[in-house]
Amino acid sequence: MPAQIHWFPGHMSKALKEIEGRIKVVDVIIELFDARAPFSSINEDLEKVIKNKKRLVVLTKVDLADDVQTKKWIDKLSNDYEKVIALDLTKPSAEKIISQEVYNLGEDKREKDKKRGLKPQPIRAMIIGIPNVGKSSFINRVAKRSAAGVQNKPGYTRGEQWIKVNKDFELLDTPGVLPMAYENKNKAAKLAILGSIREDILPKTDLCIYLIDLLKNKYPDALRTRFEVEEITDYETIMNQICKRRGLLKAGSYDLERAENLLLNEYKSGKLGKMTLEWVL
Ligand SMILES: Nc1nc2c(ncn2[C@@H]2O[C@H](COP(=O)(O)OP(=O)(O)OP(=O)(O)O)[C@@H](O)[C@H]2O)c(=O)[nH]1
Ligand SMILES: [Mg+2]
Repeated sequence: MPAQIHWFPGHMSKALKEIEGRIKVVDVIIELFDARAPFSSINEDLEKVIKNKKRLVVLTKVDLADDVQTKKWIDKLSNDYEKVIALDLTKPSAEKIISQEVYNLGEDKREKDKKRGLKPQPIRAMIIGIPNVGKSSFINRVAKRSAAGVQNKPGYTRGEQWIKVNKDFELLDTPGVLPMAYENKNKAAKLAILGSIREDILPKTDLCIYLIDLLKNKYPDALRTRFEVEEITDYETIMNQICKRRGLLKAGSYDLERAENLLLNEYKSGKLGKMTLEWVL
């Protein structure tokens, strides 16, 4: 196993430089974290670039995260960030909340413009975050149209794009950016399980070992109800039981590869239940 997991496609270093260059011309930052692993969603490279710019933090994909943990994460992150909200961006109701929050973010700017005797200018907000966290979906929600491309794969947005929402807002979509390398293999595994890093960065078995461990410790009922696993013991025994229950066989033995794909897909799609990978202690 390599000491460091390298993951840094060329377009990400370009994107980071572009984000840095734009900081001066945007009024506020909206930073998205995946509610299932907020801590691993924080990219220190982005944090350095943003510095003290006014910022809204949004925990996305709350429909897939554990509600109790999401609440705890909002409380915890509220110690470090001025405003933290949590959203399911697939729901149209997110639009009203976002519009209100973006409007609130522009308060200082509007006051400043007023004092200077200027006509209020649109608030320019830059949306940043790791790949696949929902940046383009967020923009489409406020814009009420498919203005930004959305795909369920990391690194879909390749270049910056300004989207004019109305006379009050202009939003800048940016490509997802990750740290250059991961010294912590668990962090890379979590991001791969969420779909923010290409799954093939680590062997699928490593991802599944991590996921089964989480299920065993935090959500054992999901293994029982979804896969009818009776013996919650070691990794192999659990995976074999999944193969047996789902009829995943190859040449007379259990087809572990299919079971791994099944497990990862069921987690990602929420079929296993609402589960958070990183717990607030
Ligand atoms: N269940 C759920 N899915 C979401 C949510 N937000 C976004 N998605 C899905 O996540 C996937 C990625 O969304 P995008 O908006 O393309 O993410 P992005 O951050 O722009 O990704 P990059 O451009 O790759 O950096 C899409 O399949 C979205 O439909 C959410 O709140 N809940
Ligand atoms: Mg995008």
